[in-house]
Amino acid sequence: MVVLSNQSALNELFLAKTCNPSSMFTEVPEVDLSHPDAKTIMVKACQEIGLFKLVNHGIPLEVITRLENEALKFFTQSQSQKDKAGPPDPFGYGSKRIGTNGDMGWVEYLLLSTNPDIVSPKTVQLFNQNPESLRLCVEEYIGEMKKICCEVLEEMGEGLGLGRRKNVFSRMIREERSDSCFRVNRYPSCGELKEEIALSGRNLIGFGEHTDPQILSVLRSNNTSGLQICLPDGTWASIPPDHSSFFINVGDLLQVMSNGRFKSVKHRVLADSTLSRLSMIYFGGPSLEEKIAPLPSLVSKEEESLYRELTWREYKNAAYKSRLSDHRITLFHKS
Ligand code: GA4
Repeated sequence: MVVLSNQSALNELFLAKTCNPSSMFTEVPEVDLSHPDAKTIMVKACQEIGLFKLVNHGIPLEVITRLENEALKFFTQSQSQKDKAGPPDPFGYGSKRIGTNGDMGWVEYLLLSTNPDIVSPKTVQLFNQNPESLRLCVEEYIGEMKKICCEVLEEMGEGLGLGRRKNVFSRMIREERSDSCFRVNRYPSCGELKEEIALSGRNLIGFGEHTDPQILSVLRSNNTSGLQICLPDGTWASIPPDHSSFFINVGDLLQVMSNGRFKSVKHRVLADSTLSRLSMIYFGGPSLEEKIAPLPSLVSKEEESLYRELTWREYKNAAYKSRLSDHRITLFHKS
């Protein structure tokens, strides 16, 4: 349970403008991985929106439910017990504070590195103080996420016409030193604050607007709504939840490597007034030393390369010094 320290929890830090009730996004592109058109549909979706829904993904429901139940068990512990795995360094348990630069949200979370070499003290504490089943379920789930992330990236590579080089993105995730991470977010319902929120005519921010810095994100949530994306015309649209599918979104590095063809979609999460939302997100990233720049084959003759080269280490260090809503990708822009 997220504890409200005082009335200031209801201040501007948490509140966003009420979104237009008509802005339910009902045309989320759907990709069936087993369909021959999968690559074409995903490329179009990544160019136009930066997000699509993956159905028929083949990931056993038991793997998902097992982890979801373990995560819920973790979150129902007492605040002092959960705090033993925090504050995040950046990995571990966090509540309300996101990153280290003043971002706040109506959320509690676990943030974990998927690289066994990055042994964070907070992660060690988390796994030592909770039943072994949590660690096993996390490992099992992350294994599935890595596979599906690579499969999707290879389809994208084919769809982009990379031919023999279609593995150019997926090999970065398969790499032993891939710096991917995994987060489980629990957004408590904001029911207890309902009256005040209704009076303010605004919504409670669970996770503020941002783009994901990595290559590709694979999100699964329970059936509680909350996820919104910013459409190309600048309006916010709610994505109807679907607990049996995954939502895939383009990260900043993929926007750069595709020379801006694919859009790293700006998104946020609003708290629900009655239900709590649980989401699990795998962020597929390259090794820290990987050099990221537009792929020459994706820069057409008439075009220029829009971005300069940076290593993921440089970009990540800069990202961690930024606020959630900062437009980090400008660091890559050619001056
Ligand atoms: C946004 C995407 C992922 O959740 C994340 C976040 C990270 C964090 O929570 O530690 C950041 C945020 C995210 C980008 C800007 C910085 C770093 C919080 C923050 C304010 C794990 C990631 O990789 O970048």
